[in-house]
Amino acid sequence: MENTKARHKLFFSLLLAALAMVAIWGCSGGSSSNGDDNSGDTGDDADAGECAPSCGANDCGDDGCGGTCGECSGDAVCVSGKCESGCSNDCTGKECGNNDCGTSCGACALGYECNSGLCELDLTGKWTVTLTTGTISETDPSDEAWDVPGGMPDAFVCVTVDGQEACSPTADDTLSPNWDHDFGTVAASDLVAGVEVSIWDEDLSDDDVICGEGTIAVKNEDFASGHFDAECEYAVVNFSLSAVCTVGEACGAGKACYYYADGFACLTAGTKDIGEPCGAAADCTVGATCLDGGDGMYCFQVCSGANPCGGNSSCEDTGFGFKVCVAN
Ligand SMILES: [Ca+2]
Ligand SMILES: [Ca+2]
Ligand SMILES: [Ca+2]
Repeated sequence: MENTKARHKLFFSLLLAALAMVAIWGCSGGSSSNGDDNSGDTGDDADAGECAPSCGANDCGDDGCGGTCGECSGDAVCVSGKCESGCSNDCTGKECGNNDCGTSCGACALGYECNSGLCELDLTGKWTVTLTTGTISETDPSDEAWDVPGGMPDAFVCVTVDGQEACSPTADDTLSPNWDHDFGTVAASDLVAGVEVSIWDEDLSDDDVICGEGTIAVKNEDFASGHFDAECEYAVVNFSLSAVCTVGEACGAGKACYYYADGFACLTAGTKDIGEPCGAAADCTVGATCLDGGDGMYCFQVCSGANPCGGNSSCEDTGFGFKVCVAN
């Protein structure tokens, strides 16, 4: 049920985006009658707004209107609208991947990949590292104020990941700095290998060391909780971690990055190609995503400077942090 809700939410938010777009794949269908009816048979026209059950070739499962297309007999289970026996549709013990009927048991959180039905840290996944807050001791190792005469420290933090050093801005005259400084995006493997952190008091001439350089190996529980700390006798500083992906790009085996339920998520990539009808973002193949084109949901090509649109289309912003190719 939660899945259904999430899908509806996505549909509406993407619908809003679509309203601002001028994009149409193909022509609109001929659903509006011009009144030319030669048959003399009035038929049984459904009232506008009434839900029309849609089972197509399905023998079981949801009919799209809250009803069912049929029940399966015996120990058969409904798999994609067909009754199948010999599989259980059971996801017990699995948090991701497919069950033995081939139905998905769920997708892993961003930054994680599915291994044998369990979600594990994806070492190739990208994470944003943000220096949030800290606490600095009132006095330095000589038991005196950090600044003369009696001044509070002006702390900044330097971080080295995979050989690249970067330093935060300075938080002037405070024992409780609040930097909220984004150090950028780093591969999980580099965080696991170790982050070198040093904490300094900025001075006019030589800066004072608050915490000399130490190496922190980011652990599984740090990724799970979304933060880690660095501390020494004179200070503790806090970092937040959040997994990121880029819409349209592959992110792990068989997965791609989609805009999904108001965020970015690495989901099992769909098989529908650009221009094909779709129902949810991840129905589309790597490099595409599902949007309302005005006359229905279609897979649009995700584009960027490095991945331009071809032919008679242009790269247009969806308003959700990514762009898609829109027919001119
Ligand atoms: Ca000082
Ligand atoms: Ca100061
Ligand atoms: Ca200072």
